[in-house]
Amino acid sequence: MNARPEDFAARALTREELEAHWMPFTANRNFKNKPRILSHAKGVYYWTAEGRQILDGVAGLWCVNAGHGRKEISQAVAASLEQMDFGPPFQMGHPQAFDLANRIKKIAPAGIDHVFFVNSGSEAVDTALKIALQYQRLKGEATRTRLIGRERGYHGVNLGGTTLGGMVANRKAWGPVMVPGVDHLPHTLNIAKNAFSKGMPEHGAELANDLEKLVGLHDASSIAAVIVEPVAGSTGVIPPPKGYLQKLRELCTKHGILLIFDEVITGFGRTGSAFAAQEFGVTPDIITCAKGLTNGSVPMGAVLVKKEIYDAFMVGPEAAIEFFHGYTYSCHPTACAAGIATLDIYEREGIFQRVKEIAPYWENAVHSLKGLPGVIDIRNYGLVAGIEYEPIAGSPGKRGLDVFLKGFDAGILVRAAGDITALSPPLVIEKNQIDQLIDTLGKVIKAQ
Ligand code: PXG
Ligand code: PLP
Repeated sequence: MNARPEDFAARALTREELEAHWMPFTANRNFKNKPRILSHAKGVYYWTAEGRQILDGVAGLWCVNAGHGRKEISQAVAASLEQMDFGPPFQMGHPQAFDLANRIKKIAPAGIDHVFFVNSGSEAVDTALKIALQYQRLKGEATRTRLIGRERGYHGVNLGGTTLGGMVANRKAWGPVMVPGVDHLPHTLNIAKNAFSKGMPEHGAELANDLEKLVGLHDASSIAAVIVEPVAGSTGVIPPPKGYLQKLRELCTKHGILLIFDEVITGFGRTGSAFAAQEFGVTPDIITCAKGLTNGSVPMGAVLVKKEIYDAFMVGPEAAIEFFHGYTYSCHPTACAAGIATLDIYEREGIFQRVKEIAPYWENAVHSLKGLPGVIDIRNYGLVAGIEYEPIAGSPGKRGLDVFLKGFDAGILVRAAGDITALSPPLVIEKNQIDQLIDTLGKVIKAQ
C-alpha cells in the first residue's frame, strides 16, 4: 500500500530510529534529543509530525519561492518519471533539457545565453570556477589561475566553494585540500555606519576598490575570476552598498577578470527581478543558481554563461569534447520537468513582479522590530531580511539559535545565522501572513 503523508506523521520516531541518519549542518545529538520533524507542507505552511502548523519564514531553505505543494510541479515530475526515468546526459540528449535551457535564457540578463546543468548550488559554484579557469586558458591567458572570493561569502561545500567562501567554521578543518591561489575581498557589512538601512546601504561602495589592492599584490595577469553573492544570504543577509557592484564590475572589466555572481539565493525572484544582476543593473560574466530553479522540489542547479565564454570553448576538432566536466545527474529529466513547471508558475503568476509590489510592506514590517531588546540592525531587500542581535557575552550565536528554537515552538520557521535571524519567505506570502510572521518573531525576541 502506498504511504500517505499521515502515515509519516502518525508516530514519533524513537531515539534509536533517529540514529542512522547523519544529518547535514545539524547539531545531531541536540536534534535527536528533541527532534523537529516536518511531515507535510502547503502554501506558506509546514505541519509538524505532531500536527502543529508552522509558518515557513524561509521558503524551506531559501528555495520554495512559489510556495509549497504546487500540483503543477508534482504532476509534471510524475509524468516525466513515467515517460523516461533517466537519460544519459553525456553524448545524448532529451527535449526537456534543451527546453529548460531556453526558458532560463529567456529570463536571464541579456547576453547570458548558455546554460550548464548541475544538481546543486555547490556543484554550480565549482563548475563555474572550472569554466573560468579553462576560459582564461582558451583565451591564451593561462597564467590567470587565481580566484577571489569575499569574507562572509557562502559558495557551498565543494572544495572550490569552500575555499572561496568566507566562513571560518566551514573552512578550518580542510586546510590541506583547499584550492590554492585564493584570496578574499573584505565583506561589506558595516553596522556602525549603515545600521537599520532600508534596502541598499549608503556606505561601502569603496570596498570594491580592494580589488585594486589584490591586483597590485598579485598582478591582474594572475587572476581568473571574482565570485560574490550580490546579496550575501547565509551569513546573515547583507545587501550590497549603493554603487558597490557597479564598481566591482568596472574593475573586473578593466583587468580582464571574470565576474561571477552566485545567485543561488537571489536567483528566481528573491530580489524582485528574475536575477539580482537585473535588479542591480550589473551584468556578470557567469551566474550560478539552484534552489528556486525547481521551487526546491527536485535537486537542480545551473551555471549561466555569456556567449563569449561558450563560444571560446567551441574550438578544436568538432568531434572533441570541449569541457571535461559533468555529472551523472546533470539535466536529469525529472529535474528538468520540475524546472519547466516552476518557471511556468513564476511567469503565469507574475511572481517576480509580485515581490516588487509587496516588498515595501515587507520592509515596513521587518523594520517595525527596531527598538526591541538586543536588536542592533535590520537589513532587507526584496523579500529577504536579516535581524541582527547584540551577542550574549561569552556565548556568540546563542541569541540567534534561541530565536530559531523558540520561534519554532511559537509556530514560525526562521533561520539562524549566528546572532542574526534570516527571513526569506515564499514569494507568494500574503500581507496577513507577513504580519503573523513578524508579530510572532517580535514576541519571541521580546521574550529573550
Ligand atoms: N551559493 C550560495 C550563495 C548559497 O546560498 C550555495 C551556494 C550552495 O548550494 P547547495 O544547493 O549546494 O546547498 C548556497 C546554499 C543557510 C544556508 O543557512 C544557505 C544555503 C545552504 C545551506 C544553508 O542560510 N545556501
Ligand atoms: N564515483 C564513481 C565511482 C563514479 O563512477 C561516478 C560517476 O560515474 C562518480 C563518483 C561521480 O558521480 P556523479 O556523476 O553522480 O557526480
